Amino acid sequence: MERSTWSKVDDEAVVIARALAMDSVQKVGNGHPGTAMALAPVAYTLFQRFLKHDPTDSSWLGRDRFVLSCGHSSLTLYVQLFLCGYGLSLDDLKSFRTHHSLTPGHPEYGHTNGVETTTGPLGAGISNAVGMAMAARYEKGLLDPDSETQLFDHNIWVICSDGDLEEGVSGEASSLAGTQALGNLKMIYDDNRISIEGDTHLAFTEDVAGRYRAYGWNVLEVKPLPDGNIDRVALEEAMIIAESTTDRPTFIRMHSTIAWPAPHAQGTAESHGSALGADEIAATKVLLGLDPAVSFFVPDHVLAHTRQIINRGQALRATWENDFERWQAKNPERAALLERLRSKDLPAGWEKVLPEFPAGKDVATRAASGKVISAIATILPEFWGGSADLAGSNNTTISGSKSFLPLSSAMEGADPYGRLIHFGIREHAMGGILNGIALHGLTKPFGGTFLVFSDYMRGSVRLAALMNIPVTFVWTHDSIGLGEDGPTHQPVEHLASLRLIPNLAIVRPADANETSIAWREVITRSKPTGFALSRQNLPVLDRAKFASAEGTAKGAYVISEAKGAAQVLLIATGSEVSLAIAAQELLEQEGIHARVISAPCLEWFEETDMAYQESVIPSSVKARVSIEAGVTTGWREYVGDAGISIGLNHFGASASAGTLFQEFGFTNEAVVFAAKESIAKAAK
Ligand SMILES: Cc1ncc(C[n+]2csc(CCOP(=O)(O)OP(=O)(O)O)c2C)c(N)n1
Repeated sequence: MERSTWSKVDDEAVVIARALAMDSVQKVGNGHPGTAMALAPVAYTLFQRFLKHDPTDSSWLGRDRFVLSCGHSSLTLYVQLFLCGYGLSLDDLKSFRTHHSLTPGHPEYGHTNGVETTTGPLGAGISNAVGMAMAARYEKGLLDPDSETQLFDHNIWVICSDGDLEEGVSGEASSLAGTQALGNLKMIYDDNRISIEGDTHLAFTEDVAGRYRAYGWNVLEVKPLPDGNIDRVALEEAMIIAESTTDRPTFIRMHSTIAWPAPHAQGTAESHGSALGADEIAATKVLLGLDPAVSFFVPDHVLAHTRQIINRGQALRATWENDFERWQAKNPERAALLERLRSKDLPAGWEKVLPEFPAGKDVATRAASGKVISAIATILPEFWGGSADLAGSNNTTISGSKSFLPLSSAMEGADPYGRLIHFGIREHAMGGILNGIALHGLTKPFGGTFLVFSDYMRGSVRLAALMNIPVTFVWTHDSIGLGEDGPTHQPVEHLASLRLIPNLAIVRPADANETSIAWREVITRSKPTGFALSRQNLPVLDRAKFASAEGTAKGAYVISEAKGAAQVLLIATGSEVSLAIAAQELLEQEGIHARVISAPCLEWFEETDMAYQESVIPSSVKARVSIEAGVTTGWREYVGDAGISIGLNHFGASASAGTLFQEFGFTNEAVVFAAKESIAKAAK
């Protein structure tokens, strides 16, 4: 962005931004005024003088991204979106934090134009930004690998707070950002030494700048002015250095005073999360040279000035479009790929690459998934991912792929545009980075770890679900079936607890072919999804004998019909489906007709119509048994009052999978027993 001389009107605009932050919180009576007041010059400088953006098109491909990691300071962003002309009005600021407003308490992706990611859980935004910076490089590799243009080079700017940097996820992500030498990532740290309980030194005394230096970032310091205000000129100088630093990420440690220049509130923890009160606001307005009696004051000439960013943005945009057209003409194949990626289309017949697995051989669903991942990768260049140091166990390696690592990396197989991501043992950051990659817009990322460690990344998983973005979590070692590693590694409550997250599909395939179909669904549905895959081999079911694995697409299906009118329904997921099928045979020998239902994804099943659901789980059949090697929570809904749930409502143990399934009651006999008991209960 071309930068004109800073003018008096720019000063006025910053004053107005500080006042709007105070007024918006005061009007609703709650919120976080202090940081938004203090950061007004920072955000203003960024939006008016650094960010490459066009407020009339928030989806412009060439734009820089901005992440407000300290989402509680949402007014820092909303006020700039208003001043720039992203569609937010003064009335929207007046309805801050109220129902249905465009200005919710924390910025929400998909809700407010110009918001690039949902932030609020501290630290998460930083991991998203790292993902965006990685995605920018990967996408460039797809579209302009020889750097013939600068069309796909843009920056990811972040503002973060103390809390962001206290949270472990930011450290995980920033460490990886250093290893990845993400030169397009620029972070401004608002070091105001205040959080909710007071001075951050109550809990946070390390040399943060030193830490970032150790991560391999370019670290700059911006000292405050003597009156406590941010030294905006020094900040701008640092930002210019940040812009020209392209070989590693930049960290600007900027000293500020929360709620500056409020006479009593500045520097206090109270100003972090409480309205300042009418008197303090009036006194602050006097100091700012504003009329204390007027709220939400925005002089026309100030707004006219700040909205000029639209012209500057559109001029930038026009140049970009010109270059883009030239690039399209010169690179028709890449242009066609970009067109497809932008429209979220899939190549016609892409699913033909999906493997079909012959019956007769036992295959772990994680192994099947690995084959499917590599197959999908042959046709979808936008499909990439990796693991948190468990690639071999998670089967997440795309065959023949290179490692996504910077040019400077000395690692074997390193490629700045590689499609295999080594996240390191950083599950939480992996989740946040995957989210950032998806948010960046063109690609479909996946990341793997053991299901039990989904807990470490739950915050990111929840945000993926909340934002409704196409991220796939490949969780393997999905039950006691992992065996000897024991209870620390055996997920028990995880399936149930992940199913509790709204808008997240959890898929636990019964065999290799269900895994293949499930991946097809995941790719076409393009929604947040988690796989739960077996470590142990499972029989590949003979689909000539059993129903087609196509049923997977409906979430649950009759995999093995009863030989007569069903007297009992056996509903199982994953490795327990084969157990149900074995029990069905034993029951049949005793003259009891049982229907086996494979239920790989309850969320997809819930999306089908009532008639289909009734056809799979008829309400007339009350005798039902659910079988899943995890807590039974949630299954009552499917088995009903006469039903019995076979599960594991305690931790596992270190022993072979066979021993554990036997010891913990996952046996043919136990299923048969439960089926009879449920039939008896239903008859009462
Ligand atoms: C993961 C997470 N934990 C706790 C909170 C609640 N919270 C919101 S703001 C805040 C204090 C943040 O202090 P700081 O980051 O220094 O922000 P500032 O006071 O500078 O605005 C806390 C604990 C949160 N938003 N996210």
